[in-house]
Amino acid sequence: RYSRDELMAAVSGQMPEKRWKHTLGVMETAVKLAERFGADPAKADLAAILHDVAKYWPVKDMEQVIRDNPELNQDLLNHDKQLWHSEVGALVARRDYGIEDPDILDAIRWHTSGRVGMSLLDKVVCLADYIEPGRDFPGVNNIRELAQHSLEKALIAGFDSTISFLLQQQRVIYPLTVLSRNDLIQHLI
Ligand code: DGI
Ligand code: FE
Ligand code: FE
Ligand code: FE
Repeated sequence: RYSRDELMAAVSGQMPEKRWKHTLGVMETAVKLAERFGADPAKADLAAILHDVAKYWPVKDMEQVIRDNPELNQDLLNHDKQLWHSEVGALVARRDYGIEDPDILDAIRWHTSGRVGMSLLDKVVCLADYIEPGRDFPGVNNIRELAQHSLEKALIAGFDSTISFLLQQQRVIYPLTVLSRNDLIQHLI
C-alpha cells in the first residue's frame, strides 16, 4: 500500500525531471478542473500522478504488457508507440501500485486517445494533460480559455489540435482519437 508521497516518489523515479515537472503541472491543473466541473479532486490528483508512469518504459516491455493482457486494446500494436503508455500505465497502476479505483484507472487508461463515452474524470485528466502550465503548442491558450467555461469544448479543441498536427505531418491517426472527438461533439448541448 503506497501513501500519496510514496507514490509520487516511486513515479518521479521512473522519468526524467522534465516529465516529472509536467506531471506536477497535470496534478495542479486536474485538481482545479475537477473543482470547477464537479469531479472528485482526490481522484483527479491520483490519476494525474500516475498518468504517464509508463511513458519511459522500454518499447519492448510495453509491447509485452499489451500482448500478455488481452483486455488491453491489441490494435494499439498497429499504431504509434506513443499511444501505448496510457493503457499500459493503467495496468501498471493497478498491478504495481495497488490502485483499484476503476475511475482512476480509466482516467489513466484513456488520457491520450479518450474513448467514446468519456467519464467526467477521464475528461478532466485528458484536458489537464493538454493545458498544464508547462505546455506550449500553437492554440494552447485558446484551449485554456475554453476550459474556463466548457470542459467538452476545450477537450474537442485539444483533440482537434492533435488531429490537425498528425494530418499536417501525414501521420496515421489512431481511430479512437477521432471517435472520441466525434462523440464529444455529438453530445454538446
Ligand atoms: O504523454 P504526454 O506527452 O503527456 O501526452 P499524451 O499522453 O497525450 O501523448 C500524446 C502523444 O501521442 C503525442 O506524441 C502524439 C502521439 N500520438 C500519435 N498518434 C496519435 C497520438 N495521440 C493521439 N491522441 N492520437 C493519435 O492518433
Ligand atoms: Fe501521456
Ligand atoms: Fe493528451
Ligand atoms: Fe502527460
